[in-house]
Amino acid sequence: ESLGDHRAKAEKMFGLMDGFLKNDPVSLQKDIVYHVEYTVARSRFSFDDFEAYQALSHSVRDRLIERWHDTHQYFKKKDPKRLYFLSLEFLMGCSLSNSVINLGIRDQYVDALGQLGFEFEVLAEQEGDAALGNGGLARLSACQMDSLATLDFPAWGYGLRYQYGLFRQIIVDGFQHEQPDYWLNFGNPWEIERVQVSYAVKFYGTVEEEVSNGSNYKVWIPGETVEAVAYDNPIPGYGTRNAINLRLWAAKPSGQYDLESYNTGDYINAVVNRQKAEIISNVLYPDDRSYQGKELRLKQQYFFVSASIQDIIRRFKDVHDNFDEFTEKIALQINDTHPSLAIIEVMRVLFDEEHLGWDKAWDIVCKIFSFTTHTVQPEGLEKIPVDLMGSLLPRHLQIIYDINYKFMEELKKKFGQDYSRHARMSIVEEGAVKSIRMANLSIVCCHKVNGVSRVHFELLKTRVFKDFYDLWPLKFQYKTNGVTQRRWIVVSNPSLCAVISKWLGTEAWVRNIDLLAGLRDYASDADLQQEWRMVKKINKMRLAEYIETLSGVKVSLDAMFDVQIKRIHEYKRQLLNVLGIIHRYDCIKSMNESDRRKVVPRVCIIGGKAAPGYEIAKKIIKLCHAVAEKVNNDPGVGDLLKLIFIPDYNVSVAELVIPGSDLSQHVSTAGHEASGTGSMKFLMNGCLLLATADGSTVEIIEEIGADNMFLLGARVSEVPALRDQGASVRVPLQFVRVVRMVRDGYFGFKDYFESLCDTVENGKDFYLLGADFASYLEAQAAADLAFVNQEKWTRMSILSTSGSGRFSSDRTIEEYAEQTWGIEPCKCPF
Ligand code: F58
Repeated sequence: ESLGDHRAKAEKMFGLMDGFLKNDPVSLQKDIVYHVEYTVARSRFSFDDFEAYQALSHSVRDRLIERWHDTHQYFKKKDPKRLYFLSLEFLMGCSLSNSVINLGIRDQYVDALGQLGFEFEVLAEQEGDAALGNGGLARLSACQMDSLATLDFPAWGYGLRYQYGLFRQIIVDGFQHEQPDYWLNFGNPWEIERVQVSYAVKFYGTVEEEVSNGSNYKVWIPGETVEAVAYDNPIPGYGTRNAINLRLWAAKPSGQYDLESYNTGDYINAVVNRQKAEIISNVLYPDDRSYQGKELRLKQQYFFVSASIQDIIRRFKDVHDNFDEFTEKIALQINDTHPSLAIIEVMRVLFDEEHLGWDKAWDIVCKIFSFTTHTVQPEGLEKIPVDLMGSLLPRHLQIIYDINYKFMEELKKKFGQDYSRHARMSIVEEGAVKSIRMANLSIVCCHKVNGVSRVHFELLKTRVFKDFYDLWPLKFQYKTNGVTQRRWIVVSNPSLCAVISKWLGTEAWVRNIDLLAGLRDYASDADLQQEWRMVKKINKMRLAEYIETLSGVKVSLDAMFDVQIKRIHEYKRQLLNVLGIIHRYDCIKSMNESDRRKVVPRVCIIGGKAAPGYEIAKKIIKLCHAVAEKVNNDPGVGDLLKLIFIPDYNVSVAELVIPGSDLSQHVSTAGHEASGTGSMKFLMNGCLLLATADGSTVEIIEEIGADNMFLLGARVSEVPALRDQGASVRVPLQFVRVVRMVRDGYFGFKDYFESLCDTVENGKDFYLLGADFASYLEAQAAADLAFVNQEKWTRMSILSTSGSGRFSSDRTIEEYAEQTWGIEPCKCPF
């Protein structure tokens, strides 16, 4: 059947080209009411906001499903090279607003609901975040899915459907406590359960030899089987009919019954044991720093990898009867090393099960896999103890050893007897705990290794993976991260969106971000400036209301809203920010009346979660609260300074806070932030940056110019020398003074804060807070000065937005498509 026939048939069946759901307000209303009555099963004469939200989401979901079906039909017909994006984490946030915007039917829904007596925004607030990830890496995956769909790439995302997402942070007496995020409690309208799409995933057991057709083969006899069930999440593109799929796997007891235990008569125990299978996809690991080599974590990785690879090979085999075209049809991207077992799994399937022979299988593997690393810290590199790997995945361990053996042979040929080099590069690390280095494995097997910013790339080449770069310089590339302007401007900042479209005379920038540069011409235009400030004011009002509801603190809209929101880490230096606030407080306290009148009022906002086991990060959160308590209640300070800690930072909170910020801080010690993506969201929203020259900030400087932001601190190249100076590094007196205030118990909790103070004094200041403090204060003073001149400030703000084009994930994805994956758009024509 040709495409034309298919379309003719569809038109005849439904009398429509657009599919059969109509989007006029009356049809939408009927639809919503239908879902109230039959899906939510509430009376159409009586339902509350949450039930209305559920019905509304189901009505949107129907429209998503239509496009998603059409897209996949079309992909199937065209059989283009597909990209499979494997990630253990996706931070999707909320779906409703984003979906109606990408589907282009928001206004229609607003009308339809208005006539029913509901407000779209109020219903949208009923939704909870899907938080299946920790931080930057996970949100990046979500932004990239949006771009893949929008740019019509034939892509699939694969991940894990955790029952519990990232913990909820609650604050009790200023201390962080973690609560489970049982996000599926009230159902999830954005997923489609596919009970019929399921695969058996095996663990443990032994490896045996088998002879077949005169050759010896290894056969893995597994000891445990768990079922992986697919849950599909449609991802709509903007301005296109394409909607791609994010397939998340949930663990269920295997359909293959363990007859043995049933026959022993212990029926109850046998059933209870079966339920243990579900543990695998129960909970997301909340540590965003290091790996602990836990069995459950490895199980999660292999579970998701095995199901995804089975699914991918099944789809390929549906239309191909040999593997000749495998490398022309499939690109597999692994998001950091967490899914890197996929490489070994493909090798195992092709070699052990498909009997392609080692060389052929290896050739295929090396052509299809590419990987991106998101870290610069050595402790961020994943290592798996050999014993653990050998017990859970015995055959995989053998294959890893075989790959490593051949790799070591290659090294010997190339570098002779340079044993220390061999030891550094080996996939297997000898040591107290013999381990598999997942990054080395990934570099050896992938055709491309990508960094996430230029600075990161330089560090990979010269430090982290230097030996590998010397061996294979062409394997290494970088793609500077980007974020999607659909979520980070259109969804989260509708007022700014309207102003931009008005001044550019088009909405085309939503798909083509380069057009934002057109705003540069009007950066000094008084009318645009006035509208720009009005937008900021509206957003600051929303944020101020939120702050008041949370904390009871009333903040002044005339103050500069100075924001730092991200995971709490020593290297991200929230402590530098808090010490700066203490300094500001200290100064205000000692001022006379005439000096006080010159102070630019500030609302300092900090938000972020600490990994549950990260003691120092938790102390930083407590310090924020202790300082806030003192400052916010000091009548002598009033509106000149407020400190607000926003609890439970997540994607939705970011959508509210970013548009309402004047200034945002990205002050990691240079050389530690691989890229950073929060800064890009602030930039798009016209917030000025106060930042170190780290990660992608270096590229932001190139786009908007150093004089449109507030730069501070040592550069990447200066950091090693400063560290070498240890205790003799120059530290300003103000720094000594503010740390002393904390130590002496000025904010209470004297003993508790002692170990926190120890991390920045006595030659132990690894992240160089003391060394950068003077420069930090200067940058803050420059920000104050600029804020007084509102014309100047607004101009800088407009130039920030207009210079943010390079930081769209659309650009990043185009680069990956061309330079790494070799895929082309495949646009659904109807
Ligand atoms: C982040 N990494 C980088 N890892 O820190 C950040 O600079 C970068 O912008 C971002 O990736 C996107 O490239 C990150 O978020 C994690 O959260 C891992 C989760 C699993 C455990 C180890 C950390």
